Amino acid sequence: MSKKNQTLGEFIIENQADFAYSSGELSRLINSIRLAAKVVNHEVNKAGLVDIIGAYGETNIQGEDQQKMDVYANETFIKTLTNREIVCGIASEENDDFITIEGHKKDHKNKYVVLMDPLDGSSNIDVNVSVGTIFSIYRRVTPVGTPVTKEDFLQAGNKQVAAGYIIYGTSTMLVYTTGNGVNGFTLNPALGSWYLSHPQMQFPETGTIYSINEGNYIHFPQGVKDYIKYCQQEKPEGPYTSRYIGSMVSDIHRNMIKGGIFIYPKCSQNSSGKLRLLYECNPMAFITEQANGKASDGFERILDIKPTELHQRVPFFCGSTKMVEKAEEFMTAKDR
Ligand code: P6P
Repeated sequence: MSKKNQTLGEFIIENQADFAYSSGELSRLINSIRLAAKVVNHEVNKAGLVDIIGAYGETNIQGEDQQKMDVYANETFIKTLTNREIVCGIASEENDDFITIEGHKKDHKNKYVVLMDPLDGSSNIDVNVSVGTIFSIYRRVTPVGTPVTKEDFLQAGNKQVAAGYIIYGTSTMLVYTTGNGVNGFTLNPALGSWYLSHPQMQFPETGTIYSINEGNYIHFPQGVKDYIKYCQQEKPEGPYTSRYIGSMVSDIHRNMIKGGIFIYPKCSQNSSGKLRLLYECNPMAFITEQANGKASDGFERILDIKPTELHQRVPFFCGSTKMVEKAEEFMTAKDR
């Protein structure tokens, strides 16, 4: 039984048995992520002080300006994961293709692949708004010891063995699941240790917060427009509150604690929505379901979608179960 204020290290050892089929490698993998997160946190927290802010002058595959912190975070996580000889492949929002990690030992047995958005919401860095790292972990499907293939990355979200996020906010938290609930750890930067501050996190079954960029309203499907009108109507539980940070990790983290729904639907500019299935929606959906919430594309369960492309996008409805179900009702009525 997890105890509040337990350190992350103690928690991993105590729950080692939860890492099914793991001979300690998954624990070591989580440990390497927590190390990289501390390094990135240090830089994010001083971003305003050194000349690390501002566009890096290049663009990533998404056609977005790469902030220097994006590049720094990406390199930090890749280096840390590579050095630990646990991972055989990495896919990142910042890299056009996946990266093959050949173990230093010729006959390496590394069996995990990691997919990540190293710094989601990075455009918020310049204005001191919280940002996050999102990661998703799978067991490879091709034979151990052979080079990874795209097949190892294009797995449905229901095959994830672990997923989590780091939120670099008013405090820095690591929130993750290995399929036995969701636990949140807060970093004590003075000691460099993570403490179990939010054991067994759960979405309230319903809530009164809706998170969506209403600036795109005229481009939304009719079902989303109808749902937004529903949110604004008088209801027994009162009209809902609109809260949108523009950093998905922060919006979903708040909604998991307070109750709420986050929606990034398709719209005329983004016919499949903006968010990426593999390293944004799948990990956040795994965490959401493990916290008794719900995550869909407005119709189907996110975790059942069979990916076809590394950077494919999907519409994303995520949060308190009853709120997502109500939004899906409006979508089914008008946009099925
Ligand atoms: P918009 C950040 O760039 C991000 O990927 C998510 O973190 C966030 O929820 C979304 O995009 C914000 O997009 O179009 O509302 O600015």
